[in-house]
Amino acid sequence: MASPLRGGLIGCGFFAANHLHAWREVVGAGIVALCDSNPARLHATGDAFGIAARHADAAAMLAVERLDFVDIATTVPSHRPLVELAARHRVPMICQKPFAADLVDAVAMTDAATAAGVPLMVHENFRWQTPLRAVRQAIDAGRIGTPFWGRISFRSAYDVFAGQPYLAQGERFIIEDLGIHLLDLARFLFGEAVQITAHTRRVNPAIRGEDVATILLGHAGGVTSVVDCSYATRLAREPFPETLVEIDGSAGTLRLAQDYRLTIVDAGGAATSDVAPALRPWASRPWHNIQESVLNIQRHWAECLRTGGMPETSGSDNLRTLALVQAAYESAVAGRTVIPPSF
Ligand code: NAD
Ligand code: 89V
Repeated sequence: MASPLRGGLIGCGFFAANHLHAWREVVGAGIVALCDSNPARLHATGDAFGIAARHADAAAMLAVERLDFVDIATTVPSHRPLVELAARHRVPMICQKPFAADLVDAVAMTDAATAAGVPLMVHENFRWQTPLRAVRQAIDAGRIGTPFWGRISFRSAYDVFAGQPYLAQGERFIIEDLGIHLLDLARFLFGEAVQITAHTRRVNPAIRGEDVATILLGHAGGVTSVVDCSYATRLAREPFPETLVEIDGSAGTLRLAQDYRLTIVDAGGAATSDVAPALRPWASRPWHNIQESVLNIQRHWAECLRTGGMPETSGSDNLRTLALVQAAYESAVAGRTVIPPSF
């Protein structure tokens, strides 16, 4: 049995506890050292998870710890310097989404990892959610024939700013933070997008960026899809953080509805199944769907490191998701359809 992979986690903020709980469940990998520039967060997290090796500075951590990978769970401004630092140490790295503030940084980061010869995975976890894997499996199994139209929707009034106050402060908000997951899902389910038209608006006067976006995508394989997201939508029953999906295909339709109900209609009739995520012992509703996907993507990373496989959401793959984010903002500002840069 190979010895467990030794990871160093950088960033002990709001979301990091999910990474740490999940790492405890990953067989053959674990976190042995922590880093945060905020000493209170560093020590609170170290105490909570019983991790003694603690560093205020990532360069110091990489200089003294023997690590098989780093897991970067900081916000965007630090992603490029931290990825380049890990690359200089030739340490494989996971980087949280959004991978980078722009494509120039993102390309530099993937180039740094490639030049160092180390794998880089973006922690793009929505496609690892159990209900969304079930959707993809149904498509792959041919249950609805060839998809020709789709909708990926996330509409909510959940107070996301309570846990992540920085989201209220940026010039950009919902496409960069949440739409990015949905655009990645559009690629995952329908293939690469070759044109994009976006409309955005801000409804909540207390934030700086847009909190509503409606995006029309044309995919290379012929699917037309709509990605729509809102944090200004008050519903009878709050669906956060469920992503709802509608797909029409040549032989049937598929609907992933609230409460994780997947209905497939084909020539034989309609069948509904429960595709709810598991509630991990450390997780809590309503976040358990996202929390389970963190475990799933981290297991995938450990498997890739062991086998030399390419992570599904490698840095180079994620350039194509970021290109859609950039193109969506460009379209919203210019008021026209944009062709995203291809990678
Ligand atoms: P946060 O601000 O709560 O935590 C970030 C932590 O990183 C802070 O404690 C900060 O002190 C530390 N930090 C920043 N720069 C550092 C540096 N150079 N060296 C060491 N420590 C540093 O942020 P968060 O809400 O936990 O989000 C972190 C990232 O996770 C963001 O990119 C966010 O978009 C992403 N996120 C992803 C999901 C998901 O489902 N994939 C969910 C929530 C957040
Ligand atoms: O992914 C994120 O950073 C989160 C959430 C899933 C709530 O959108 O903000």
